[in-house]
Amino acid sequence: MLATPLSECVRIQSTSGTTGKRVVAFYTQHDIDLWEECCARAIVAAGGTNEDVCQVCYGYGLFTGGPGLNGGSHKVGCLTLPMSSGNTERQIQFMRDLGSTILCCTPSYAAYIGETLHDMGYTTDDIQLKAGIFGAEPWTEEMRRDIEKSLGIKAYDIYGLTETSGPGVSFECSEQTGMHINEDHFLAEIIDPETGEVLPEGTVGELVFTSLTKEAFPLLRYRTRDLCVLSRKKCSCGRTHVKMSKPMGRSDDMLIIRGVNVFPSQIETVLLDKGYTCNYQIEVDRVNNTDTLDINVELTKEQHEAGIDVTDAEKKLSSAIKTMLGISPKVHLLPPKSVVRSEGKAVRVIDRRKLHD
Ligand code: DLL
Repeated sequence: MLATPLSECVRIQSTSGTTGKRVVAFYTQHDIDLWEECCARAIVAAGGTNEDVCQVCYGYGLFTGGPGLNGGSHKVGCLTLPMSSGNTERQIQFMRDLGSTILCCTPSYAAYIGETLHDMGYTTDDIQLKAGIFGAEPWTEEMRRDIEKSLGIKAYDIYGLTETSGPGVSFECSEQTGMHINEDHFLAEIIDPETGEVLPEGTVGELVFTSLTKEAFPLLRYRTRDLCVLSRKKCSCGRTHVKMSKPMGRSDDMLIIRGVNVFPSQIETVLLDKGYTCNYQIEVDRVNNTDTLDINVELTKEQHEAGIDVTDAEKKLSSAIKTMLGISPKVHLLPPKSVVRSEGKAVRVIDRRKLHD
């Protein structure tokens, strides 16, 4: 699949391959330069300058998150902290000691870092963070507000995939209403995932990219599986590149439960709206030929300490989710810290039906 001789390639990156076949992407030096340039634009759009201290807690190694934002941070001239993910208390120590002002990681890890900061007895006054650049997984507006509050920052979205280089294909500006696509490097189209037909601006469909400048691993109308909308509405930040909405989910992580299309993000919206946290897990199974939907949700520390009526709260939450989805889940409210935290991409769904098939 290479478009240049192997001797001109200087790097590979790769997906984890947990949900499908591993994708290995190849880069020439030119490819790396333009990828880092795209990531640098994201950092600048979040207010980054050479005065900033940029703490990169995306995974390093084969995953594109760490290397991409690391390179972008260098290009902007920030002091770069190549932390990778994990060892959360140490992350906070570095953040405090070195006065990090920009945090780059997955939104689920950002939420965990915020939780740990408060567990360690600190407040947002004890850190100097001002912005976060979070992506690599879907996250809702409600989750954005929670992270912004817990870390005292403005949280910006960043999007990309290994096949397109990695993060930085698109990024949010100060307006926070969609991500500007780096159109000088990537041509975007929205298609109907069933028919392949190109859809007009403003219609939800599958995002397709053609790379314009990549050398080793170019893409021609590559189907991302991500569902979103494009908009050319004038942006107050002055950038003229087209904006994509937050991906509403992947066409292949939409669950069909009892015949109803369910996106995990819909469930997350209800949970956060009702005052729960983003620590939840969705379990789907099939019992006697009927799909079951169980949602494990953590109580907040305050709810737990107040000793709320759990059975009643479960009923209320289940009914709010039913209103959103049209099907009834079984909700299980659990004590704080019961749901395993994520340092990278969060695993929100366990679909046991696939294991049986
Ligand atoms: O996740 C690249 C990346 C790293 C993006 C760091 C942003 C920050 P992959 O592992 O190949 O690459 O996964 C790509 O992740 O097709 C989307 O489904 C999802 N994704 C990436 N960014 C976002 C986002 C990296 N901001 C797949 N919102 C993509 C929602 C996202 N989903």
